[in-house]
Amino acid sequence: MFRYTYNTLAYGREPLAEGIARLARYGYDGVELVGEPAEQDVGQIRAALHRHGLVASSIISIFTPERDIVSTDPAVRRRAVDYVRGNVDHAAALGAEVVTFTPTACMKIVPGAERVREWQWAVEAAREVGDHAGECGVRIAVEPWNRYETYLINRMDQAVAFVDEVARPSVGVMADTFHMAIEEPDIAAAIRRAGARLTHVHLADSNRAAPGYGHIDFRPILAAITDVGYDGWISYELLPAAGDVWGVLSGAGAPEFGDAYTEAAITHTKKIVSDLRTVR
Ligand code: LER
Ligand code: MN
Repeated sequence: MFRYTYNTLAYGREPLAEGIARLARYGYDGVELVGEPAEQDVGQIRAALHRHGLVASSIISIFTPERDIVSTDPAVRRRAVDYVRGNVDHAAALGAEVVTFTPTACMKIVPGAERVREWQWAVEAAREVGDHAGECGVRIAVEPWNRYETYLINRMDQAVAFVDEVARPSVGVMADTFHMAIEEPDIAAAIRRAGARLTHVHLADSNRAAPGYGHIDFRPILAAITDVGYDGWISYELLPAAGDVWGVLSGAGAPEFGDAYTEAAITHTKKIVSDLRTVR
């Protein structure tokens, strides 16, 4: 049985408590939060979750030029590691199970140093945050991003090689179907190769709309997620179809990502999961 969660990033500037109430209305089990601990009040979030019978599932780490795991500036690398450690502490305080990790700033598509050097910085960083996460009972999910958002880990096979080198039980890989639709020849096959390393899942359609509103066939993907024995969260990370996603979200927002996509996403997945159970 999957548990379902939704990334509140798509809700823009709406107060978190309203997003949590919406997720409860549409049958979700959890909420996925954006990793900005300084802007989030643990007590208020816990109270809203309690009120609606939800839990915190996961926290996504947002990497910027000021917190880049493979920056050539050691102070920036340190800030990035401390940022993820802070997300792990925030996750532990909220009872969330997973924190995401990607070893470059978002939208940085050109390396700043030799690849082997950046890879080593990333491995060392993942070991440090992995050790801290292990002590806190949290898991780190290494997320490949598509070529327009990063250059270091774009595909599942690279993420698998990375976490195998990191070699920490608290560090696994994650699958985001939006990125995978761009980079993987076969999304389901890539998930099968990740196997037991699969630690977190972001579902979004090919255009980052709710599943069912683009051209990804989610049936083989959900079959693969089931077959590898994954029992974690299915999270919807849906974002507006715009080059300046952050600008849209902090401005007028994207109304369809509220009620319409929140309902459509979980309904679409639950139908496929139920159909798969019937035919098997
Ligand atoms: C984060 O989960 C992600 O997938 C990135 O594309 C966000 O920029
Ligand atoms: Mn994602």
